Amino acid sequence: MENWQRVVTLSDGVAMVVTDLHGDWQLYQRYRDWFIRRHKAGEVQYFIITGDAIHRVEPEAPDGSLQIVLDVLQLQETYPGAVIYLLGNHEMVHIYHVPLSKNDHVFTPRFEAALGDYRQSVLSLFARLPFFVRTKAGVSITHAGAASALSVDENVARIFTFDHESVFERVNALLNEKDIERLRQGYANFSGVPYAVQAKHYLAVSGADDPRYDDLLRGVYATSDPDFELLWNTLFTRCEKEYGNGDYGIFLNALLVKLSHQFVPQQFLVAGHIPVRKGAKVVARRHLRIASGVHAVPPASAQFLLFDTGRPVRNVQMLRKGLHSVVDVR
Ligand SMILES: [Mn+2]
Repeated sequence: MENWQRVVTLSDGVAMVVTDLHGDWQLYQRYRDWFIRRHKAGEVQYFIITGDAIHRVEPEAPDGSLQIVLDVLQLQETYPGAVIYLLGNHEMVHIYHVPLSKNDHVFTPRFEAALGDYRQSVLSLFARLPFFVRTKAGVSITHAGAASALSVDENVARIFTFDHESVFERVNALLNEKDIERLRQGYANFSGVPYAVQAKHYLAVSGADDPRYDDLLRGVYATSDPDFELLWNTLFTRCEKEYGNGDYGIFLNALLVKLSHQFVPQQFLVAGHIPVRKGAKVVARRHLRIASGVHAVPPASAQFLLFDTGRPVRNVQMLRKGLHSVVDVR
């Protein structure tokens, strides 16, 4: 395709799809070990992690986020082309130095503090992660779903060829014209906490001479960049909960048409991102939402998906037959 570096087109094989593991190292290992066994036996060819592999949701639980990411890096080296990690909103915010929180829990500082010497390898992994997988089965996979913005051709082209570097070029050009000390002051005044304290807390910078010291400011400018907004909307979409079922069905079909370009028609979209009762649910006829970890309600109902990427999936019932319970993965 026209340089679609954010869309992976899979060859024939059996794919295992897991969603939103959120820093649960024990759970990750169960899925990983199951994949490795089946992979070695020639039964499963792909391990697809749909993003949000990081950030333990429960603040009191041990956070295995870094362990998971380093393990994925290792796995990608051991099994070239077999392990596909898609970008989720929880990974994205680290590329852009944007603190992410829900209710009172701020997710990002724990991971930033843990990065240490691994910062560069982890962030460059995040920056190269694709956003979509498509298959000859007619099944596409992404983190969250079909954002309304992607029903516009020009936006789809920008997302499929997305370049984080160009966002930072624009951000740095803007910052170069500013009085940085005043911006830091403004940032501090907003929350009443000195800039230095916040830079240390949110981004684990060592001090004012750290080249990352102004990354919080870069994050602020990034959030008003149009490409950043488009990516944010793509990875944070709440799907039918945001647009209603009817409109979501329209946006979903539009995205599937785009993903079909010069390829097999894409009929179904698989994603996670949103909590699901009993671990899986069909939305707007063509979207299979899966919760492989903490998003499953109750957690023991978590599911993962197996499907043959080379065999056309004719209806959603056929796709659902590939669902398996976390309980089967030991
Ligand atoms: Mn998510």
